[in-house]
Amino acid sequence: MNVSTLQKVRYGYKPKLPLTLSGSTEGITVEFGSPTEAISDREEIKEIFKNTYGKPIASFIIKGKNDKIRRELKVGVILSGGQAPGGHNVIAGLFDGLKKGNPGSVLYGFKRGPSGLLDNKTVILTEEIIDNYRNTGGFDIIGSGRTKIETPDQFASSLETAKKLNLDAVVVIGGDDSNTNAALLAEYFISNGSSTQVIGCPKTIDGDLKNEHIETSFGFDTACKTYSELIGNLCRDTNSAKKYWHFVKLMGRAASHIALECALQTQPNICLISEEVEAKNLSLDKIVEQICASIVKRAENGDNFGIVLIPEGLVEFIPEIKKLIEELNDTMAGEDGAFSSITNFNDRLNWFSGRLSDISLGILKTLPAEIAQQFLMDRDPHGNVQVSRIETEKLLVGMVEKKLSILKERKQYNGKFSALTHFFGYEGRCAFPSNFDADYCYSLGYSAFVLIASGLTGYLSSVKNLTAPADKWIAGGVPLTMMMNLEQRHGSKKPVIRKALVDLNGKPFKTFESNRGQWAEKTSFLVPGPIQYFGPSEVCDNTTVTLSLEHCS
Ligand code: FBP
Repeated sequence: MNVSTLQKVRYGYKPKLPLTLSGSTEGITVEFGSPTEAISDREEIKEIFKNTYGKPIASFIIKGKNDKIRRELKVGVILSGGQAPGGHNVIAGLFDGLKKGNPGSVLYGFKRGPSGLLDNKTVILTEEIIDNYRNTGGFDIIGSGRTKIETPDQFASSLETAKKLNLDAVVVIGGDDSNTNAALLAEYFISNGSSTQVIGCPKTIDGDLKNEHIETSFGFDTACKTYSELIGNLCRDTNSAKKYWHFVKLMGRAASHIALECALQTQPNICLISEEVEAKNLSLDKIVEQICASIVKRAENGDNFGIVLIPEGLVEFIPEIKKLIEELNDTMAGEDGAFSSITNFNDRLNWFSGRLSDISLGILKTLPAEIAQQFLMDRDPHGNVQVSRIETEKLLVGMVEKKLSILKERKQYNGKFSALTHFFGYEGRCAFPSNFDADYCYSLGYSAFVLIASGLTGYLSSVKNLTAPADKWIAGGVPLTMMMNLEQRHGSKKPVIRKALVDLNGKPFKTFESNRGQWAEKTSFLVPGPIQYFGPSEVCDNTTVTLSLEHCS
């Protein structure tokens, strides 16, 4: 493998660990809290997770001597779903923990996501392999995938692999959907007499796998800093030439955490927040009106330039489009997949008449053809619309142009509007992890090892108190079932880990809300610059604004 100078130097970075994990492994003991409950639909979830429901929260403390931790273990690890900076360090932390516990322990990497478990495609992770990936971005050490383990055959194949490899545990590094899968797998293994444990690790740049016990998912920090660097550069570019409006769509699937964090880091003129759009029932026209209001106001001041941030999932939160997507999802999934056999776009549109409501069909037909086609693309294996492939930024620019020409005719606008569109998503998912993500991920992996060695299953590895220095972080595990509720999926109610959307009463949104009026009119851009890996702690070890606002008193 070719290695850049930065990569070579980053190999030598020693991730910081919480105090409880940094000493001898034998001294780590698990302390349990009270039994837990699911967020809602408790009886139904208890019925599904007969063996794993209601477990207590686990925290690690240094006390006595834990003989269990020296067991020789066989563990398999899966990288599941979209890439997120730090995944390699989760594996490195897990590996180092296992080897420290017992040098004879073995770590298998399942290749290309959950399908590696189904098909028993593995690689034994050696010290040499791990050393080549320490503190690097990407998931290329073993590859990732989005296969969902859902059919009885798939569960049976997973069990077969676990038996063949004689696995003590499987670690699933994934987001809400993948960890829902991890919970189901943990339950399945127990109810089929297997002692293979299942532990999850909270991954996703989207930042939506969080709750009282999981302060943030890994990758969010690095991805937001990477996008904010790029947005900051655009801010400075547009403030120099003063001739473009940049419309930037940001990844994040459903939740707008990334857009909000980038807004807090860069102070753009406009940042749309999907959760607010839904709460205020804002139509697409209303959103366009709001953008135009800022453009008109700035033009009056002679500023025909600006920055608009758009969360990737926006379309799913605009009431009329949300309804359209729901109807499309149900219709496309029904009739035994008849829809997928139609390839011509016009035939596809015709097929929908009589199947969609008149309103939804009307909207679909009025969308620009290339955007309408994007709404009809295949859903991902979890049934989600692939919002990263819908060019909302282009849709909005087109609508803004139309609206501005009407305003011009009415003599209500006299500026120049020249727009450029961008989509920042894949650019940030494999960046070199920030020091925060490098440390956090390594700690999550190490903590997963302690959970396994302590015999726990159906837990998500957790590291808390993240705004404090790393030695004060608190490591442990959270039962997966306590994050669950029932949600409608593919036409029926399924247990799933609840996605954390932007809290409109939370400090990050409130901070944004109290400043955005000024940002919309006056050029207030901030240019955060690139992630710093070496230098003073205040620039190298800082967390996201979101995390510090949410957790600092
Ligand atoms: P995860 O939820 O699996 O972490 O994926 C997040 C994400 O990056 C979303 O932000 C984005 O919508 C999606 O993945 C894109 O998926 P893909 O990589 O399959 O194109």
